[in-house]
Amino acid sequence: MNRNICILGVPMDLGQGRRGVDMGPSAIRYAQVKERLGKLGYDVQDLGDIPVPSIEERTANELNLKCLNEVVQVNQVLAERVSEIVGGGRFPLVLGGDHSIAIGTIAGVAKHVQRLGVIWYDAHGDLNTGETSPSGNIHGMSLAVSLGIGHEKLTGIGGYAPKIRPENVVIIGARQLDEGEKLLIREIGLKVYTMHEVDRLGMTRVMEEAISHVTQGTDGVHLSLDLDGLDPHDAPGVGTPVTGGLTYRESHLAMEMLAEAEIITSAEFVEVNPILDHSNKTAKVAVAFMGSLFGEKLL
Ligand code: HAR
Ligand code: MN
Ligand code: MN
Ligand code: MN
Repeated sequence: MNRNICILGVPMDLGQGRRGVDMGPSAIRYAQVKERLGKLGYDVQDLGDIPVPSIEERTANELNLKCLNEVVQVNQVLAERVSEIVGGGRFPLVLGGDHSIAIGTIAGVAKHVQRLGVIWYDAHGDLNTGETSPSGNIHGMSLAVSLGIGHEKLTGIGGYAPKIRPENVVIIGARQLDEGEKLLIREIGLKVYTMHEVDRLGMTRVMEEAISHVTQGTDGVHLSLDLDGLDPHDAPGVGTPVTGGLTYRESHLAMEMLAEAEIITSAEFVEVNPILDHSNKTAKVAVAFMGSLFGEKLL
């Protein structure tokens, strides 16, 4: 694992409809992410937050893509900042903010690798486009956009497209997929471990298969962890909770297996919403997972 980490906060709340997710980066810092990773011997730099316009400043909607111009603008800046971090030889650890920020993070990382593998840990597929989205929320489109599918203002962020290929992606924890997303998954042959597969195979086997899948032919792997992948019992502070999710224990094991495999080269933790949380529980869970991902051992 890269011993030098750069933390970058993105207080983005324009990719979805609920207030509070812009406080995610503060809540994660308050849960002592820097101290936790510092204890493991990493050199951790916190670069602060990138600016996000407030919801009150937004321009008109177009084409079922809410706050399109603002989401594009923030992700463009994010892509540049992440690209600088990776170019400087450091590990980017991005704190959200809603999941629309994966567009910028992945755009910044993928610039530096031939082929990027992606682990998308989420209750949702985030594979909608303006045409298929039931909500118009861009956080439900960010994986499609990274695959080069969607409005060109979004797919063109970072100046190139696509950022990733379907054969290098795996989704884990899915349990709420829209009809258009299901069609797209079949069409492009995306590997998805829904909760059915997690129940059936167990997390150990799911992670073994997922690790082998995303490392085949790739030269870097990004972890995009949406806290709503977890069951709302373990991570209540998220905007779109879905019952029947991954447990704290399963997720903890998943992070430990990723640490052991030493494959992750960038990561983001998104959708922490402190307003909907109890005593900062969800941010604490996120920081515990970061500890495990970066090699923390129980003994
Ligand atoms: N699929 C739904 C939509 O597109 C819900 C997406 C929801 N949320 C997220 N992303 N948190 O993972 O609106
Ligand atoms: Mn805001
Ligand atoms: Mn998501
Ligand atoms: Mn989600």
